[in-house]
Amino acid sequence: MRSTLQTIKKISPLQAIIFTGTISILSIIAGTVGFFVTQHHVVEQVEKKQACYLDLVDFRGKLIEFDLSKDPKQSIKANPHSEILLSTYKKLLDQMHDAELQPVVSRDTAKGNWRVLLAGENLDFFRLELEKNIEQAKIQSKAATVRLAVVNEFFLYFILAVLLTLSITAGWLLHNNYRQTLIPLSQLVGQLKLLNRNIPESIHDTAEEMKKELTDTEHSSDITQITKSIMNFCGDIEAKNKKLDEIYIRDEKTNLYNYRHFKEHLIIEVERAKRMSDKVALAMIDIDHFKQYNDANGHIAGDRALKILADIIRGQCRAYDVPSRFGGDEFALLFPKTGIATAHDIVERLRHLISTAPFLHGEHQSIEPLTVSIGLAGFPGDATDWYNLINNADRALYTAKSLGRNNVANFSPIATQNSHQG
Ligand code: GH3
Ligand code: MG
Repeated sequence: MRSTLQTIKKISPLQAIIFTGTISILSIIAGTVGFFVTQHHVVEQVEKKQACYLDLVDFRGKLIEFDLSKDPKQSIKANPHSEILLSTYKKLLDQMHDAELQPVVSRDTAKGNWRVLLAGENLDFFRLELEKNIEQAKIQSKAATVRLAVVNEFFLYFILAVLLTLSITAGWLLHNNYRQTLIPLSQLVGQLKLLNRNIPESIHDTAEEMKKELTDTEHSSDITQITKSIMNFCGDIEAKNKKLDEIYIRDEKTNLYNYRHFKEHLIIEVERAKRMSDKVALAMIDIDHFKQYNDANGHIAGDRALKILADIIRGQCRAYDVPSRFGGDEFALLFPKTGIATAHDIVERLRHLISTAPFLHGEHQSIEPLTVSIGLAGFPGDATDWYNLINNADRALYTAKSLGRNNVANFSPIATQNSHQG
């Protein structure tokens, strides 16, 4: 029972209408054919019975005529009319059988003693027999006529019943279609309009909410399909958006953050530090003599070195630091909520790690081992805004270079601090 209901629910309104329409048309065709066959048979019976009745009445007239013309001196046998009369009666009995009437017959009639029938007092019995048969033909003929009317009436009711069933089914389907398709569809359209007007943080979560909302209301299988498609579509968009977000903020070669993302965060962090009276440190890292490295090993090896260097930088960062590729062979490392001393320790460790990295002394070894120079500046100590902070970290980098490279230099407006000589 439940599985039948589930199957019915799975049928789309269009399928249901086609199914009901086909059943109704087939019923009407079958009913009409049945009606015409039955009607033809009943009409035939009515005609036969009426013909029988009329013929019997006609025969009664002939019998009266015969009675009047009877010559008492002449024997029945000699009367020429008696032969005709008897043979007509025989035919009438056959006709009654053919019209499905059960003729009342006397013993002599049954035995075929025809000549005795019209003789003497037998004639009265014969008249009685005839009257009974006329009466029977009359009653049966009337009954057949009534049957014909019943058949006609029945057919009319049948057609009305089919049309009523069809109307009720169509009404029910329309109502269901409205409740299970149109209402959820308009809800879905409303949600999609909202989604379109205000793209949410997570399209997937919004789609999940839509699905939950729809689950609470009864809906057709079409709506389930549409919802599933929208869910899949939203899932795809979400995945692609995530990918796009990553592409938008990542540097392709090193997979570090790109300049766009770095600048965005630098501005945010400097503003936050201003508001909260906090600190921010920025390190600018530049590869020493990278041009020579490229010339000696080729640009592909240079790219590989950039990638390895980026991995080492990322490895030294904390979760909230922002390691970025500034451009070319230059990297920027943003340390939110960090003072210059802590940042110095981190980049010093980084500088040392890079200078001793195994790859750089491996088969693609450059003319000199690959090292980096690092300039460091802090907010609010060394700069008044984000732009100033980059400039001053860059100036510190210049100092580190001028001190012979493979160095970390803190920004100083007067003198450059040399923290390490490599
Ligand atoms: P130094 O910084 O120590 O003064 O010397 P340098 O040779 O590194 O000089 P500079 O920073 O001016 O040169 C940057 C070089 O970095 C030039 C270019 O060949 C190389 N470079 C920049 N971007 C890429 C890159 O994406 N891939 C590769 N392989 N090399 C790059
Ligand atoms: Mg360089």
